[in-house]
Amino acid sequence: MNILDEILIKKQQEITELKRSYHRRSDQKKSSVSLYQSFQQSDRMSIIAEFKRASPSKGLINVDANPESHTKMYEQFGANAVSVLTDRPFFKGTMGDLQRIRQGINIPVLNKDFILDEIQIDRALDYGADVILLIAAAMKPARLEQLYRYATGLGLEVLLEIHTQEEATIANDLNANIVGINNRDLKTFDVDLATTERLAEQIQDPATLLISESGIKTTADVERVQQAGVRGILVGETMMQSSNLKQTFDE
Ligand code: IGP
Repeated sequence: MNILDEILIKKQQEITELKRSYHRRSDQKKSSVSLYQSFQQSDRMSIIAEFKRASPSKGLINVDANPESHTKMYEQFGANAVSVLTDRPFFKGTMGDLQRIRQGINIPVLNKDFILDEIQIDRALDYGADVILLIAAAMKPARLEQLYRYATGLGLEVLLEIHTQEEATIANDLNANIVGINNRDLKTFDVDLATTERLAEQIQDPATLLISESGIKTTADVERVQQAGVRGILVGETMMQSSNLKQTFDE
């Protein structure tokens, strides 16, 4: 069994428990800046800076980081959005992290989790997310479409994550307006920036906002994916580890 399968099995258990204990509070997202619009309007590369305490591929990254102060720095140094990993078993994140981060900053907040059920979308909305992640590799296309429609119907934006050619076709069929190309294979952890180069050209609608995710560490990496045509990058590890965050952003 690969790691993605392992995560998804554990996630199903969490969902069963959530359905017993959680009741939706909000009906619609309160209006705020759209990630799609702010990224499309910017003339430079936009950055989604991620709050990620740990990961199955890297182990502990910065487990004790303070969510508010760390992401306030992201905002001050020019991040255009913040991603918050809320999976606990594999990434040591919590929905509490998301809630605290939401209260401290004004840029869009992305709930990064393995979303397989509507109830997780309700919860993301209640905790103040503006955007949710949906991973094409995590479910069948028909289910992906249901969750995609459900989230956008509530006023949330969706970052649709793809890693293969077939998944690029799914993104085209859905006409997803924000597509994240994950350079990391979630089944093997292999990271290859060529994934962005390969898949960026498979996305047909020129109005699609393309984001390159994972493994971006240096200025050369940023230039490489920019050449491939993406308008934004999603950076986790480098942002969590950097002892000189200001410099990382200035570069
Ligand atoms: C960030 P990195 O290599 O900069 O830490 O990667 C982000 O792309 C990564 O955390 C990620 C992820 C995911 C995590 C991309 N897709 C899906 C969990 C689930």
